[in-house]
Amino acid sequence: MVKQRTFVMIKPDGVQRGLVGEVISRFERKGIKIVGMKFMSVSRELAEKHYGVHRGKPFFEPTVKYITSSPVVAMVLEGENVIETVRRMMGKTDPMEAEIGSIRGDYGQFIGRNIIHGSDSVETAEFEINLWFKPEELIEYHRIDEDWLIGD
Ligand code: IDP
Ligand code: MG
Repeated sequence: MVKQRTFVMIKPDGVQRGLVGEVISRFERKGIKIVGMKFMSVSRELAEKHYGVHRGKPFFEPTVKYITSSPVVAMVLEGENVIETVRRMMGKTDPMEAEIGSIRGDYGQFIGRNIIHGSDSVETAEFEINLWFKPEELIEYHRIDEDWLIGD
């Protein structure tokens, strides 16, 4: 196990549909720690950088429009193997293929409105955390349940 940080965003549909608390609760109950969080509008410039790897694909422009259409909740989460854990908790990109029990599988119906983003690798996490957060916006602290999450 290795302690990691990942970038997570509750997308505009998640905010508009009142799923912010529900989504954050799932991560909290799993034992994942919030080290940064902000409620914000996303500029076209930021959206295009964030989805830069998808530039040229048919869904690039619609996805940039989607993400800039209404506020999002941007977060940095920390925990053991948190990058993969969050991806598993999110479910597959298309909510109709995502497992029931995952966030996208439980709340989504359409690949173009899939509620949540989470970094897909160590390199992506580093890139996205630096893109969305300043170092001083990330807070180091001890959470009281941390000692109970892993054994000896
Ligand atoms: P991911 O979010 O599960 O990592 P990616 O393939 O990286 O999935 O795609 C980024 C985002 O682009 C998706 O979460 C979704 O919002 C959007 N997207 C991807 N593929 C499609 C598509 O085929 N139609 C519409 N939107 C898509
Ligand atoms: Mg991706």
